[in-house]
Amino acid sequence: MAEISRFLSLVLRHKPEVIGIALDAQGWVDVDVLLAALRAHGRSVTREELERVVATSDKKRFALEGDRIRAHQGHSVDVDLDLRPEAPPPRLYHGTVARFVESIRREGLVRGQRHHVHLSADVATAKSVGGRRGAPVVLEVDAAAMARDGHVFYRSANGVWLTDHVPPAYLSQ
Ligand code: HQG
Repeated sequence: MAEISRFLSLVLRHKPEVIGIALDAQGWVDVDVLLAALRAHGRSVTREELERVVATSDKKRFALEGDRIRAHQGHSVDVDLDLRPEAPPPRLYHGTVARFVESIRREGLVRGQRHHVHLSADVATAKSVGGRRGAPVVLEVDAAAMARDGHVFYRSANGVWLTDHVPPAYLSQ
């Protein structure tokens, strides 16, 4: 299941072309089209398996609505998720690793390949995000001050907080 989930993340966020599909402007693809393309590329998945992956995804990464599916967030391809600005909680957290900290202190948090900087509502989630790359370092973001200063925040359907850039002044370790 984890393997299917990882491959779905790849095609629904980053490289739909590896199985010859295209996402629509909002990131959706027809489930039958997806399943046929997976089958054609030697990665057969049944509708039931797909439903199980979506239901059990630890981070609720995917939305399966009727005949279509998309990733909730995390894209590098150009999609419009129609996110609504939302007032953030006063503190948010970002999990990273020590080797990035100096550069983050200089430039703040930048979005890199993705559409937004990803922030977590709690320390435990931030720790696990940072832990993907090594011993996690958790940075605290003064989201209250950012919002006051006009920075816009969005919350994806799976609870990830998103913003364009976190300048260094709002970060502490
Ligand atoms: C770092 C996963 C140097 C940043 C997670 C991170 C999340 C900088 C890396 C979601 C920097 C980007 C996103 C700067 C940021 N200098 N390094 N100025 N600013 N960085 O993967 O936040 O499992 O694009 O700290 O759970 O790690 O895919 O972002 O280490 O929700 O569903 O640059 O991806 O979800 O890496 O993770 P990423 P992220 P999934």
